[in-house]
Amino acid sequence: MLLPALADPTDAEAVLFLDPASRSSGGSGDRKLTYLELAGCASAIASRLVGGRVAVWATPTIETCAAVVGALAAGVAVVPINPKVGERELEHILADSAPAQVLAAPGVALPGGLAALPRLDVDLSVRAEGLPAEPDEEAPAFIVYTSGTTGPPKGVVMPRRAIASNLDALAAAWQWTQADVVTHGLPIFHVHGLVVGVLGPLRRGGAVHHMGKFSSAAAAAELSGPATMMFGVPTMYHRLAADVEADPELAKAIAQARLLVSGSAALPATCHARISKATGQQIVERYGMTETLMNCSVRAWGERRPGTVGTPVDGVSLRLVDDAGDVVEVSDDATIGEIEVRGPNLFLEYLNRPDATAEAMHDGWFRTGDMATRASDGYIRIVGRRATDIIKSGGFKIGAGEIENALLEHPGVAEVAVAGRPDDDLGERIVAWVVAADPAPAAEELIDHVARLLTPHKRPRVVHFVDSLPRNELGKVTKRALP
Ligand code: MLC
Ligand code: AMP
Repeated sequence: MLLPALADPTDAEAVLFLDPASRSSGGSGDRKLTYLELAGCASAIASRLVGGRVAVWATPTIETCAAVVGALAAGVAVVPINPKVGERELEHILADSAPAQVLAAPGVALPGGLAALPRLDVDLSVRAEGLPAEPDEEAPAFIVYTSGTTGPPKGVVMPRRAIASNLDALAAAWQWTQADVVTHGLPIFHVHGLVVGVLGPLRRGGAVHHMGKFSSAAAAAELSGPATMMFGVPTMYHRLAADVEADPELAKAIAQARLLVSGSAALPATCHARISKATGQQIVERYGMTETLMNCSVRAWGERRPGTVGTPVDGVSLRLVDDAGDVVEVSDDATIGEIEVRGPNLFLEYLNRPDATAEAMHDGWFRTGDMATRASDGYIRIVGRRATDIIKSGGFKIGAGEIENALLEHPGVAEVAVAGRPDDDLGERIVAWVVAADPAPAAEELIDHVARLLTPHKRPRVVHFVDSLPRNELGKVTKRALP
């Protein structure tokens, strides 16, 4: 059973969404559901789903949680949609996943093709009793879109078995129980916020307190209050570091956490050290991927060595493979290989992309594209990525190719190259080098163009106009030579 606490629900708190605007007045705008209420909402939603797949307009709200739990109860695969999704990206996701219905909070306007789908309002006052029989554990639970180096994002088809097994492995790694209250401000259209951050607490029978939007103040209020654990991407911890250094009260509040966990991108050692110095908290780092969920983590009781992501979690097998395709046998924290993983945590396939699915597998192992070393005690250190055309910005994965394609749709762009460049706050920032057509566009116009077509987090932060792009003899842009 994926969410056992819903089978015999109690009036224990399940989900709380904080209202930042009413924090000073005691949180009068906060919204919450007990397990009993969540089961009632989920049952009502499940009874109205027709099967196939359902798109969920995944705003950071309690309606999104009820919608997802309802669809999971019905055994209908959820396609979470980023509420800031641009027109081109939305067209692709809808054409590829072909949802039969869309679930959204009442009164919310939906864009483009979503507005044309049969719509079910997630009205929390509508409740029913009794959940459908538990679906098969190999049944798809989610189709989450993730970027590759080229082309539009691929739909990762994730079975219930991967979610259940991985959440139990994380519970063991983090000594995570029903008594824990998890707080975070992550988006809930990716696996970090949605699977680990919402379904994680629900599978344990504990509570999640979502900040609505991440802020150091909300984190402090929660961690000095009901919350025991916080999840975040390195960008959030980078911002928290500056805030706890400036405000001892904030530092004292964060010090009360049982566990701070970082993932989705590399946590810089400096960030680790700054938070540790100001709060005494040593962040636990874990390493995951949409296709595999969480592969490795430092244990709650383990050594928190900056720059490392600990050892594989229960059930996950991990190996390093060198350029020749041979398994790296040494554990010297120096020999680099590509991480390949195997286990119940793996996805089923890329939707409609048997070619991409086959390419991602190597003798039954999934090729992550991440390069790492292994120490004698098994600790994994991620040192880079095989593809330079994958950018991780703020913890979001973005393909250089999709941004280049979007920019080439603008009449002011003749040629373009996109790459990630180191950024203290975002980890990497997206930079575009543009050979302009006549008339030349303004940089801001190109940035807005990408935000509108794809999504705001894929927009270039910097646009350099150049006379020409560096190319090799075959005419291919040599990105390493970009100024
Ligand atoms: C700015 N905005 C624009 C815009 N410029 N909107 C339209 N057009 C433009 N040109 C808006 C943005 O939408 C946003 O709105 C606001 O302005 C600020 O934008 P930003 O500067 O891009 O956001 P920022 O605050 O810097 O975001 C930082 C962040 C975010 C850390 C909050 O990057 C984030 O949420 N990251 C989490 C990513 C994540 O969950 N990854 C997990 C993937 S799973 P608004 O309203 O939004 O403020 C995975 C596996 C694993 O990786 O291991 O976990
Ligand atoms: P996504 O496709 O959005 O699921 O992103 C997965 C990728 O994020 C991985 O392949 C890694 O490159 C990166 N990632 C996730 N966690 C970490 C981490 N702790 N350290 C370094 N990279 C990470």
